[in-house]
Amino acid sequence: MTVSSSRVRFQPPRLARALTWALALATIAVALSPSLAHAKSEFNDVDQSSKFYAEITWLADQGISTGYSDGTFLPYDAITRDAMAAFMYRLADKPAFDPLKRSPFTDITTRSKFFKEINWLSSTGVTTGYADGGYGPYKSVTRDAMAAFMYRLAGKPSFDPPARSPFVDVAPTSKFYKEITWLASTGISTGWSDNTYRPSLAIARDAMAAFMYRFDREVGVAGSWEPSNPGDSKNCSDFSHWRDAQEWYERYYPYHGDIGGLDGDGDGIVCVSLPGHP
Ligand SMILES: [Ca+2]
Repeated sequence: MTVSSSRVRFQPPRLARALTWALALATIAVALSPSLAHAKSEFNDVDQSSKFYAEITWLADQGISTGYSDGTFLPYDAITRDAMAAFMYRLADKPAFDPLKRSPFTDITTRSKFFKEINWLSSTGVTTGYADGGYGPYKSVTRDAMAAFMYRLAGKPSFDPPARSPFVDVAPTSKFYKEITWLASTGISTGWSDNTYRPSLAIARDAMAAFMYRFDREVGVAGSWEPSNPGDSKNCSDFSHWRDAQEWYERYYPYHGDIGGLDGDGDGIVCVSLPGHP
């Protein structure tokens, strides 16, 4: 009782301090509110005269981009594939999942920047990486790849691509033709006035802000990414090659753990008895 009464005695000053702080923070929040102070963005290299100013401001307000530690956004730099993974994970409201204990890509480790975000993107099938096993984190995002990323992020909506291409530089046989024409049909990217889409062009960070803004408005991230729980339905002997067992485990682990019990020692590498294990 004496302890609790002494606590009560100290509460009024603490409460008063808390109220003072709340008032001070509220004042700062009002002062920084975008509706009252539109002249400058959160970034010192972006202002109202910048192309895509509203979209970049939206990106910052949503917490999708925090920019660089020196306060810049670097709007004209090409967006890299690791940063895009981070943008997309945040656009999806940071879904809960357990990252793998071992990187599924040969060119990043679990300690690489944005590993969690890249792993989320691969756990959802939005990215499969390259055929050589890499993710290419520092490579620029090209416009054709963006179409594929966004089509998958939208949950692969049903879409019949037009028989005749709306773009002079994209043929119906081109890589990602369906995804590119889908993106155009949504209005997210309609290409240039000369009827080109410029599929291999790298996307600048300011343009990516605009694409993500339109994606959020016009399409939205698919609802749930969680694969249904297959239960303890697999043993190592059910796989003929290590890679198949590892991929099965990597698909379910982030959402359901090691349900098959394939990783006895918990190091993220399953079924080392199978041919092909590293
Ligand atoms: Ca193991």
